[in-house]
Amino acid sequence: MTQNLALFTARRIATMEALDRPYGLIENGAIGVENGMIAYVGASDQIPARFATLPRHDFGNRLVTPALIDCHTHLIHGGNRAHEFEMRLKGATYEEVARAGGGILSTVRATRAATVDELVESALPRLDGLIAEGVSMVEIKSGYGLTIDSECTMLRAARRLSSLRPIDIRASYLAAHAVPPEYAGRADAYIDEVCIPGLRVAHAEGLVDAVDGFCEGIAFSTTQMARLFSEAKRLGLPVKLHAEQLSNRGGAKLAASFGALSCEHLEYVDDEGIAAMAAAGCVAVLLPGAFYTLREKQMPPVDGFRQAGVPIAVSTDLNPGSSPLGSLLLAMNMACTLFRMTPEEALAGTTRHAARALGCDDRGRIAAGLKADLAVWNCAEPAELSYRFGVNPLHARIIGGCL
Ligand code: DI6
Ligand code: FE
Repeated sequence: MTQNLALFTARRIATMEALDRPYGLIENGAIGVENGMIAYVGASDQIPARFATLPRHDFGNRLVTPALIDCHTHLIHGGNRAHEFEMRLKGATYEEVARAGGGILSTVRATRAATVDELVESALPRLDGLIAEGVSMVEIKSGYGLTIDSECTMLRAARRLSSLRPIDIRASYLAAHAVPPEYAGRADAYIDEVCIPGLRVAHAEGLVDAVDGFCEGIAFSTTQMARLFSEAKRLGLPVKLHAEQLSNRGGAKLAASFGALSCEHLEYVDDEGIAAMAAAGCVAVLLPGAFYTLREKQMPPVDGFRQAGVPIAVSTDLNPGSSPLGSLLLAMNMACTLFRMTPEEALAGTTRHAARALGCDDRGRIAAGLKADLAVWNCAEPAELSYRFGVNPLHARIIGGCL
């Protein structure tokens, strides 16, 4: 951060704070930044004296929003699964492909064969695609290694990526993603011999920001997840869970009982799960790219989340199988078109609520005291971000106050 003080002005600022007015919108607004943090946001004719004398960066008729946050991705992985896409087009379901040794396990084979350098090299274009859409923070999961060593390799690749690009990366430990072939039929042993000791190893190396799992008939039970989450809590790590994606297994309730930051997918969550999430302050992360790819029919209960006051985040789920979606803007459009979320909810879902899903309350809104991570768009109004698709209206990304 070279600059100490900076001043930005624009026709419209969607602060995503004070949502008693849509988008927390400020017309003819100004943002004063000091040491990478927002020090002033408000009308451009009421700028505090210490900013008023600065040369201003005027973005004219453009729109400023918080920089976007993709809070659920598997963007580090080996290989690709175009072949399974073709199989599914011929009628196979996602679960059938998985049970036949494809699915997650085919990516495991490719990921195990890759070095940190190779994983980084193949992930960079995906990360760059998100950066080009104004993303300032990305969560990346392990979960395609499924041995202690290869889970750590994936997490080291995630740490390396954050040193190669101006973007914040949060790494989640997802060893409990699938049962690897060498543990077929022995999921309990896999949890005890790999997931739990692997978490200790990865945590000791400083590689883990949160602990995730896949609670599903083709993956792990709530009892198995509870054992791993107990160890996460013992280590002081937050938890989150892929829950009720393909069926209701009670994962949301279990995760909420561990104070989870978020539950993800949630197409099949019931009222009990929603109530538990609301009581625990757990964010619902909706992943319309997976819903679309798997041609799901069961909608996540968006109205139920609204009524219970569960914050809704939206993310790409960028992964080689169920959601090969590299565009967070397209995820926002899909959240509106497929899930009937409003454009305002979609933007809150990739800013303030996505920040909360990662346990980062210091960003995701434009308010004094928060990190000055901003996106400047060639848009007149914020609904355009969700309305158009296949176009990228980003003008500039500002990270820590630096253009
Ligand atoms: N649910 C998902 O959508 C991804 N993981 C998970 O637990 C899919 C991962 C994949 O198909 O490779
Ligand atoms: Fe996922």
